[in-house]
This record gives sequence, C-alpha cells and structure tokens, in this order.
Amino acid sequence: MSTDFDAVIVGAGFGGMYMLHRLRQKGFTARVIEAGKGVGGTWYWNRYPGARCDVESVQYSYQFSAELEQEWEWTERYATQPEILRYANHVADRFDLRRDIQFETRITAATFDEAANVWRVKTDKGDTVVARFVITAMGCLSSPNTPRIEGLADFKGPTYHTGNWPHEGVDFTGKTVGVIGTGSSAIQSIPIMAQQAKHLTVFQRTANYTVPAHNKPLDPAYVAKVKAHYPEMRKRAKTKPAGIDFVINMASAIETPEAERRRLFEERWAYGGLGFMASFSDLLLNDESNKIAADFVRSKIHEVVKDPKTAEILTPKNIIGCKRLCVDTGYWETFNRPNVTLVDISDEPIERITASGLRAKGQDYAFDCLVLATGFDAMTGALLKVDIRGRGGVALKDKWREGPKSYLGLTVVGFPNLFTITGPGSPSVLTNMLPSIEQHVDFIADCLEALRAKGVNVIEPVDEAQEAWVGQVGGFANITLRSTCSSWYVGANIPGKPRVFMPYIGGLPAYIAACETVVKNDYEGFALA
Ligand code: N01
Repeated sequence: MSTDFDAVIVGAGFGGMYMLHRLRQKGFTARVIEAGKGVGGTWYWNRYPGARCDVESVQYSYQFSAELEQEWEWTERYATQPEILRYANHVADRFDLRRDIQFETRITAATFDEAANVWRVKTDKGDTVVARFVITAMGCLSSPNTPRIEGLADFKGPTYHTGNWPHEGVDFTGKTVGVIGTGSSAIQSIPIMAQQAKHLTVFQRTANYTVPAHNKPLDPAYVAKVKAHYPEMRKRAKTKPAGIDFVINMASAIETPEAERRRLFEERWAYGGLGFMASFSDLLLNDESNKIAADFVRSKIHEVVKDPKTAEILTPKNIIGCKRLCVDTGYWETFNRPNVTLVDISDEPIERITASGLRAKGQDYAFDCLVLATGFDAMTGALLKVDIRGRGGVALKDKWREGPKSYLGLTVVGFPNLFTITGPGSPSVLTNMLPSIEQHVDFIADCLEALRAKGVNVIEPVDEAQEAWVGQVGGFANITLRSTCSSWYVGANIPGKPRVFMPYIGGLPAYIAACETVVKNDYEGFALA
C-alpha cells in the first residue's frame, strides 16, 4: 500500500511545528493539518484581552535551537499572546515549516487499516490522506467548553468565548458586559474589560486563588545573562517537577515557625508568579500546610478589596493549587471599581440566558455583550471530537468511555502507530508545556527512526504496560491534594465526563526517566511488528 506521507501531524501549535521539523530532519515525510489560518495553536485562538502566558517568557520557549534562543528577543517577563504568536510565526518562517502545513482544514476521522498497516485520515475538505503514523498535537486546552445553560441562543447581543476570540478584537467601550467564569482566562481579561466597559457584571460559581504576576519589561542585562547561560537554565528546569527553573523550598510549612513562614510567603508574593506554590514542599501534600498557604492568600484579598462582602465572595474556600493557580495583574483591585459588580452564583446555577442578559437567583441582569470565560473540555476534548478508530474499528471515544487510558500519555492499546503529544497520562498541563512538548517530540522522532532501522512497521503498547502506567498515573494522583476537587484536571467541568485525574503528576524528571528506561529496554511495553 503506498502512502502519501510517513506521518500526518494534527495541529500546528508548538507541538505540531516542532514535530514536523524533527521528522524532516530525520528524513521522514509529513503533512501537518491545521484548522486555523495560521500557526500557534492555543496562541492562535486565545486572543482575549489580557491573554499572556504565566510561565516566564525566557522559559516558555523552544530550546532545540541555540540560534533561535539567541536571536529571539522577549520583551516582557510574561509574554503577551500577540508576542507569543509572533514567536510561533517566526519559528514557522525560520524553519520553513509552512510548505508542509495545510491550513484551514480539520481532521474529521482517522481509521487504522489493519490489512495495510496505514492510517486513513479524512478532512472536512473531503480528502483522505494516507499515512503510516498519526501524531496528534491538538493541545490540552483547545476544545472550548460552551456551558449548557438554557436560552444561550436567545441572547440578542454578541457572545464571545475567551478560547475562541474574534481575531479583529472586541471594543467594549460604552458597553455593558456580563462575564461567566472566574478561571485563568477570566482573571486575565476582567481587569482589561473593566477598563473599557461602561459596566461589567461578573458571575462567579467558584472563587479562585490568584497570585500577582508583577509583570514588567525585561531588563536587557537580565536577558543577556539568561542567553549566556541558557543550557544550564534548561538543564536545571528539567530537574524540577514542573519543568520550570524556580527554587523549591524543601521545608514543610507546618514544621516552619510562623514568623519565618510569613516571611517566606511574603517574599514569594513580592516576587510573583506560580513559584508561590513552591514556598514549601508540602503545600499539595498536607491539608494543614495547604490551609496555611490558603489563609495567607485569603488575607491578601481582604487587604485589597474594600467592600468586605465582595471580598468574602472572592475568597476561595477550597484547597489552594487544587484547581490551577491563576496569575493576575490587578484582578482583585478591579472589584473596587464602581463599574464592576460581582454576583455569587455558587449556591444556585444560572437559571437561563435571556434575550437581554441572564436570570440568576430570581433576578434579571441586563447587558449588551456576554463573555463566556468557561474554559475547555480539557485533555481529551479535542481528540474525541475526531472519529479515531483503531483495531477492529473500535472508536477511541468508546475505549475511553470510563476515562482515558494510555501508555506514557503518548500511545493507546488498540491504536497502532498513533502518538498523542501531551495526551492524557502525560505531565503536560502540570508542567511548562514547551519542554514537555519537546521531550515528547524527541521521543516520537527517535522511535520512528528506531523502527525504520529495525524494519518494523507497527508499534503498539501492550495491555500490561498500559495498565501499569494507568496505575502509576492514578497512584501519584491519589498522593496529592490536587485530585480532590472539582477541577478540569478530573473532567468535573464537563457534565457527564468520567471523573479521572488525567495528567501524570509524578513530575517531569520522573516522566523523562520512565521514557528513557522504555527506550533503553528496546521499547519496553510496546509490541513491534
Ligand atoms: O477555564 P477554567 P479558563 N456556570 O476551566 C466557570 C489555562 N490557561 O479558560 O470553577 C457558571 O479554569 C467555572 O466555574 P467552576 C490554565 O491551565 C492558562 O479560565 O467550574 N460558571 C470557572 O470559573 C487554565 O487552568 C493561561 O465552578 C461556569 C470558569 O468558568 C486553563 O487554561 C491563561 C459554568 C472556567 O475556568 C483553563 O482556564 C488562560 C457554568 N455553567 C488559561 N461553566 C495562562 O497561561 C464553567 N464555569 C495565563
């Protein structure tokens, strides 16, 4: 059976772009199929006001090319979405990637042909592409979650989803705006929208923890220092569970005297960013330690927010770091503005959307525009939108009915020659995505090269290896407090989605070690045919 390409890569975000580059380097042919008009994935779609990455820009970047590292200039501590998108475009041009990317095309189905050992990939343009391998690089947070609230179609004004924002931007000047949701996307966009809008009404189901970003322009002397020592920084980052080079204080919060504890929290708070959760090593392992950190953040809310009732509604009651910690610029301060109203809907869901706004707790709220900052069907959503069928015509969505199962987060029993970059069961969303993506891509590219050298056509994980991996993913999840709340990590934000803690929480170093062992033992856990 002749094939069109060695591999079809789905998605031209950071995963898909680097996958294409690596496969080309190794002499494989590949076609990237991308729904958007341009590269960038997450950063192509998420154009809401205030969107920026909350991993520092010098770390949220590729490391496979020293030249790229040296020539690219990040301008802010946390890069904005437009800057990250410019970077993605620069990479596409620099490595001449576009000629193998088919834009504005969605994969609708992928079926493994067992007789020919090839994948037949169908697109919404009506064509079928045949390839030996399918490599998905569809992102973990790329399938927007539109909440099932009655009457959504009745709203007369425009409705925007933060995860699929109009490319021309939205000007809220003089408008009244209703926002549903208070996750990362909302926490970044609310302060900006509030500056523009005549009035902003925020509907909050769950209060969220956020730490200040203290974003600032990058000091050229700091950048020069980073550039002079990039390899060391990247190496250090790979020894950290989140793949981010920040210092983890190995002490326990409960065993540290109160004054010292306060000092350390204040220090991290003043520095800003996600490193706050590394103030002590047991914040996600021990209820008491977690409560100490949570109380510290709660006290900060009351220091900032002037109206005590609003401050109380904004105060999270759950475990800090269980839902994804947010990083903000002026979020709580925004609720001191006279043009911002917070509505607590924690005890009663929104009744319905109406033509002029929405009805909640027996009261009608009117606004011109509705913003859904309601997140994503995370980790499995994008994959399961495609009709992926493996051996015996079995659909991935049936295989994963009880929750996703994978080997290394990269492969699935019954789906030969399918690789899922940052799939469920990989560290992905719990880590700095860029180094995780590069690790996956290198693993896959090396694997394809090894198969070619051995004359092997088909690779597929075996049941025992997959079960053992799923056991490890679940085992690690149960050790931490992170699996204990209703977060998107466990699929709780999507009605009917099985409750399974999806990412691997053992940390990037343990994950890399596991992958290296698999390779060293000649692709242990896989059947090669
Ligand atoms: O989505 P979310 P997000 N009625 O799921 C609420 C990454 N990210 O787009 O918590 C009322 O966190 C929901 O309420 P609840 C990051 O990993 C990164 O903000 O389910 N409310 C919640 O408040 C992040 O974690 C960056 O009770 C409803 C909100 O909508 C992930 O993306 C920036 C509702 C959804 O919050 C997702 O973040 C942005 C309903 N029916 C995002 N349905 C950076 O790097 C949902 N909600 C900076």
